[in-house]
Amino acid sequence: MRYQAVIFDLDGVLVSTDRYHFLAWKQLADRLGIPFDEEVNRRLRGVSRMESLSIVLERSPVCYSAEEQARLAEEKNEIYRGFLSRMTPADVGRDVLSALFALRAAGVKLAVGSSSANAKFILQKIGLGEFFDAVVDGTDITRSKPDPEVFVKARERLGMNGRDCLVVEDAVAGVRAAQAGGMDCAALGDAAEAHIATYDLGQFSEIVQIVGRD
Ligand code: B16
Ligand code: MG
Repeated sequence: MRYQAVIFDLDGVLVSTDRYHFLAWKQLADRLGIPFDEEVNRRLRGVSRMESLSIVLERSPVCYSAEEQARLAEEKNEIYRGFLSRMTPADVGRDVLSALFALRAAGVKLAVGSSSANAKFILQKIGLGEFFDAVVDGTDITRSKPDPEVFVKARERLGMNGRDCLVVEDAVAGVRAAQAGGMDCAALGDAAEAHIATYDLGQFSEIVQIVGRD
């Protein structure tokens, strides 16, 4: 097998919560009268909540204090958690589930490496709370993607070398993080369109073949 372990990003890879991030930031931006669109949203992929807020506020004519910014981030998170609370196991795609089970059956170690402080809540809601061999999330790290911290911690928890791990990402910042951590990366969505990863995936299921190669 080419890889012994796979580290999955969460938002935009295992689940489509990236849509909920967009809707929650949009609701906050609309309330504050700040223009917000898909182009700005693309820059938020993979980066932390507070860094995302700074990007959203770039277009604001008002300067917010650190205290006000913390409140705004909390307001967005409450809107976002409202969407998350309605998630169920049906929110995981069949292609994702069958790839996860195929990898598990082949003895591949599986981890999640997410910038989100809500990652464990999401995994519980979708019925994968106990599934992974390691989960490293926004509560475990001090530097968000493109810093490699989240993936290096996940690799360490699995007890693996970088060359034996494949990271799966949908964000350019996440691909950069995997590369900075000395790991190969398979890219989906936006990240695949940027053509910077080891593999650009058309479909999630391609991961199984890539991992199983000699
Ligand atoms: P939270 P990932 C990231 O998750 C999201 O892509 C990014 O848009 C978000 O700002 C970040 O988590 C923090 O999320 O507000 O829930 O702590 O893609 O690294 O799984
Ligand atoms: Mg992501």
